[in-house]
Amino acid sequence: MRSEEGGLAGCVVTGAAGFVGSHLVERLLSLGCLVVGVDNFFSGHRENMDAFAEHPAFRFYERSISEKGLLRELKGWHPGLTVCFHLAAIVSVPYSVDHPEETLHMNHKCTHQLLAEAEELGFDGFVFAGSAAEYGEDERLPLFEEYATSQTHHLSPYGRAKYLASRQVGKSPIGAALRFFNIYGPRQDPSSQYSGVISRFADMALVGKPLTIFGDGLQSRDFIYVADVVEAYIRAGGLQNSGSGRVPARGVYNIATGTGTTILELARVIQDLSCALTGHASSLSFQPQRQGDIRHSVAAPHAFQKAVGWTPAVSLRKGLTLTLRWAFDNTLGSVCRHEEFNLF
Ligand code: UD2
Repeated sequence: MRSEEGGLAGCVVTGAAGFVGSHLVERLLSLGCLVVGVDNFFSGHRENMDAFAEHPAFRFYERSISEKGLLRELKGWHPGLTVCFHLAAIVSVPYSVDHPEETLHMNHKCTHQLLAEAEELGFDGFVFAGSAAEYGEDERLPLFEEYATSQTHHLSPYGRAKYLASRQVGKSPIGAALRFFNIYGPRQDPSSQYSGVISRFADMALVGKPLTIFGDGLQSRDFIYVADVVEAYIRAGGLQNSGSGRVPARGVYNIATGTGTTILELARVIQDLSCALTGHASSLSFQPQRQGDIRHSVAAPHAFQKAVGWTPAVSLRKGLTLTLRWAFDNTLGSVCRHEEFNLF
């Protein structure tokens, strides 16, 4: 992909070592972009960058988004930078409850600071990672973008900070805020009890442990595969067309499939797929409902589809198959060693 000056289109990715960030970097490099990755490893992992750390079009800086002037410095070193994908954030909802000030600072104030710098520096795209948490517990389903307002009762400082940042980005002449629903796929970290349900179920199913269902399992989520998320980023950055046809998106958009799946349905599919891979069936274990758990979360995904022609391409079954295969090939060995499982 060539910019108007004839050089490679340049993109900054904050949170480059995270689950989604690392997939986005890979895709941008495959399009021929120059990619400058930033991460302070607060929640990202160095090994997520193994696949491209040595790529000639990739530069990495171990820096924090809280550093004033960061984007100016990067632009000074890499004048071809024109798009900023801002993914770095405090991503844990429980952490945000324990650290509200820090969360507001990192997820809202630092986004504001980066956006202001991007505008001053003449960037033509600033794409922000928003969240379904911006809707709080809204019972009107599916959730349309305009449902999140300053009156919304956010259930966590994480949700509030993401809402404030998205609102600001959505009003910027260069901004697009993408509200992601439940993202899953290879490289998602299953190690905490607050990790995404799919990464946890995959991890447990492959070692034959029971899948823990919090509550009755009839709560539902709108699951979106990471490759579809990456494609949404590419469209939002206007990078799907080469050369001068680039038109980055503007505004606030849901990124989701529009289909809800209950946790029980999800568990059953994962049981099946994992059994096909390992030959062992795993059981279900029902645990008390999580405090503050939202009952249903399903998005109206059409605004972004209309704006940029994006539609999710990976079905849940296909995405789960890819995720389990990856977990089987990449993480199972270490899980087995740590937990002294010997199934095979
Ligand atoms: C997601 C986001 C969170 C925030 C929130 C906004 C992830 C990982 N988290 O939280 O960052 O944006 O949405 O609403 O995307 N569950 C089980 N068993 C498990 C783990 C989870 O039953 O082992 C249930 C859990 O109680 C919940 C559902 O699965 O009902 C989804 O849980 P989650 O942690 O994957 O995501 P969610 O929607 O709570």
